[in-house]
Amino acid sequence: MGYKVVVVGATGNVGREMLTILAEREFPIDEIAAVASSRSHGTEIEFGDSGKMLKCKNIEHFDFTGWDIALFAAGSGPTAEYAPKAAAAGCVVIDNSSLYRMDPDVPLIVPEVNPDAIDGYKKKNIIANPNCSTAQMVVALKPLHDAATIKRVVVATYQSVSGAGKEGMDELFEQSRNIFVGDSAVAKKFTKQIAFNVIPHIDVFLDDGSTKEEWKMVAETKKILDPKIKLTATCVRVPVFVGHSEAINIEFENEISASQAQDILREAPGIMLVDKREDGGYVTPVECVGDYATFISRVREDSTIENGLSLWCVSDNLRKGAALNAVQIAELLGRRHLKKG
Ligand code: 11C
Repeated sequence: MGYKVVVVGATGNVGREMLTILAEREFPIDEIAAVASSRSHGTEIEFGDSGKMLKCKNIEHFDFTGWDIALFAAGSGPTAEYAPKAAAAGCVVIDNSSLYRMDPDVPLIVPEVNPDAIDGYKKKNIIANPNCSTAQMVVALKPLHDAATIKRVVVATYQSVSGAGKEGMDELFEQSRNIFVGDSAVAKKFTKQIAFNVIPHIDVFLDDGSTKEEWKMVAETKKILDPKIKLTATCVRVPVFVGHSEAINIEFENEISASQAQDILREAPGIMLVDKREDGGYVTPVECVGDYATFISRVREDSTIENGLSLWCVSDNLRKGAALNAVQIAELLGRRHLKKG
């Protein structure tokens, strides 16, 4: 016997990827429903490449009673309205929005990092999925933290436009085309031209001059990995369609060499070390698209601090940063608690 699974927000970038990954990983499913806003009611979506077409149901009329798991990729507004209804109906919500991440009664899970925290899900019947830039970073930090105890992290991100949804991808495409044919590049989704440019601004500004995206990296890392870790982030949007990259500098409590770190990362779950120290011996975002791994390259000692390392981290933000992590949480929930399939 398998699970009855709902994907909410099924027509968006992440919702579509959730359906693809559920099919790809052969998640034990008895019944699958694609649910979206009334605008998408009736839209047909393929379940993976199975040929099975799912007709989108309207969230306003969907009854979650009898469904086991709902993967939400609907944004904070609809999630605030419908996730509590799903949870109250006995359907466990795995939510990709930022709404519940810092709720002390909601576990925030990256299965390679803090699987045991999932046991607290019953308080609200909701489990939160982290921000994409946090997810790949904590996968990289966890094995190094276990080995040498991280004191402080300085990270700069290079985030693809798909993090801003389909509208972000369309804007990069249209601006690039318009510039090639001599037209003007109009910025709608982003605050400045994104084609052939970079923008040091993701999400809203906070009072201290940082952005909410930067704050999320700090707060979520503390909740998932260790509240004692100090972290400062600069989050930057770059003209890449899919794949977030991060330059990470780490200061440790204890000594750790670059070659020890490489050995640890080579064996760590969810990580693919590609670190040849030669032309092309590292991974770039276009190479990570469609993959499950968090890729680590350019591991090297930072001689300007005691016990310091720098590294480069790349992952598919729609997969490990969102849909894959959500499906991995569903798998963990199934193994530990629901025990069907
Ligand atoms: C971006 N990281 O690249 C964001 C997208 O809190 O889940 C995901 C926002 C979130 O724009």
